[in-house]
Amino acid sequence: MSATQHNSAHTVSDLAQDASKVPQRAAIRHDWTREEVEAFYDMPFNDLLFQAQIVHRQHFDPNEVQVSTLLSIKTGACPEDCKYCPQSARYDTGLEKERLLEMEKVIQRAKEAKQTGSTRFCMGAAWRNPKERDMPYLTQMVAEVKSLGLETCMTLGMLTRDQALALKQAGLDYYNHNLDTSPEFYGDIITTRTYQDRLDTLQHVRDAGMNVCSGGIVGMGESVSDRAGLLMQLANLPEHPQSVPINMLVKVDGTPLDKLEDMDPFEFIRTIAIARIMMPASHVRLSAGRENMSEQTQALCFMAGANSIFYGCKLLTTSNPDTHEDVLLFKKLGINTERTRDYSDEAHELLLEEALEQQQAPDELFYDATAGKTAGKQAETA
Ligand code: SAM
Ligand code: DTB
Ligand code: SF4
Repeated sequence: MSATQHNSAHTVSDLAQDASKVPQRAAIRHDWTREEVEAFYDMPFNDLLFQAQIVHRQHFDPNEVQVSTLLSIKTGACPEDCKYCPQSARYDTGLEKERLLEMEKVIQRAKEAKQTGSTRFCMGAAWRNPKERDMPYLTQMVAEVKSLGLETCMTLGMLTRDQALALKQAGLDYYNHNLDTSPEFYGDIITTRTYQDRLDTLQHVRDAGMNVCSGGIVGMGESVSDRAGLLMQLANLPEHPQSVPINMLVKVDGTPLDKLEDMDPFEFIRTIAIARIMMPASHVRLSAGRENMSEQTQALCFMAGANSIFYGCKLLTTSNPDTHEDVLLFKKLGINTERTRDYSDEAHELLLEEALEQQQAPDELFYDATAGKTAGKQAETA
C-alpha cells in the first residue's frame, strides 16, 4: 500500500469517527413542527443523508442491523376496512383465511426464526382487537416463545389497559400498533377505527411498561405533508416508539390501493432518514416493501439510518426477500446482525454458503413462498 493510500484510509476512518463527534448529540425532541419536518423533505438529498448518518452514528453501531421474523398467527377475514390490507374481509384478495394457529406450529416457526439469526419473533393477528377468551392462549404463546431466548412482539389490533398489562406480565417485550399515516389522510384509508383509538392503544402499551413499535406506510397516495404529519405524530408522542417500522405499501390485487402509482424510492429513503433524525435513539425498521426494492435502494436506506428488517420469505401474507438474499446483501455491505445469546454462527455460515451456491446457478433462483410470483427479485420501478 502506498503512503498516499494509507493516509487516505486513515483520514477516512478518522473522518467517520469525527463525524460522530462534530455536532453535539442533539436532545431528544418531542416538539417537532410540520414546517420543520416538511423542510427536511426539501433538503438536498446528500445533505439529508449526511445529517441522518451523523445522528445514526451518535446512537448506534452503523454496521449493525436488528432482525425480526414475522408470523401470521391468525390470517384473513378481518372486520376492519384498512384500504391497504389484503386481510380485510371487505376486499376480494383471494387470501385463504386461517384460524388461530396451534401452539406447536408457532413454536416450530419461532425456533426456525432463531436458527436463521432473528432476535425477535413478531406474531400478528388479523383482528380489530383480541377477544377476552383468547387472552390465556396468547399469554401462553408469549411465555413459550420467550422461553426460547427470543424477544417477543405481537400485533393484535387495539388493546385495553388490562390486556396490555396481561401481555406484559406474560413477558411480551414489544407491541406493534401503527399510526399508519397522518391524522389528516387517515380517514381516506381507514374508517372503522379512529386515530385516537390508535393513540389510546399506544398509551396502554406504554403504561404497561412494554416497548412500543409504531410506524406507518408510505406510498398510499399521501402527500409529502402527510408523510411529515405521520413522522411528527410519532416523534411527538410522550416517548419515542422504541421501534419505528416504515413500510412501503405492498400493493395487493383486490385492495382499493392496488392500482396506485409506485412511489419514488428516493422519497422512501428520505422518509427513513427523517425518521432517524427525529427519533435518534429508536430502531427504524425498513419494513414491508423490500421485495420491490433494489439492493442499492436498501443500502441507501441503511445509510439513511434504517437498522432493522424482517428476515424470512414471508411478511404476514405477502412475500419478502429470501434470507439467503439478505445474508448476501449484508455480506456485500459489511453489515452484522444482532445475535441471540446462543445463536449458532454455523447456521449463518451455512446460509451464506447456500446463497453463494445459488448465485452460481441463477436459473434456480430463490424459493418464493407466494406461489405464482416470479421467484427472482422483481425489477424496481422507480
Ligand atoms: N390487525 C392488526 C392491526 O391492524 O393493528 C395487526 C396486523 S396489521 C396487518 C399490522 C400492520 O401491517 C398495519 O398496521 C399496516 O401498517 C401493515 N400493513 C398491512 N398491510 C400492508 C401492506 N399491504 N403494505 C404495507 N404495510 C401493510
Ligand atoms: C409492520 O409495520 N409491518 C409488518 C408488521 N408491522 C406487522 C406487517 C407488514 C404486512 C405487509 C402485508 C402482509 O404481508 O400481509
Ligand atoms: Fe385488519 Fe389489521 Fe389488516 Fe386493518 S391492518 S384490515 S386491522 S389485519
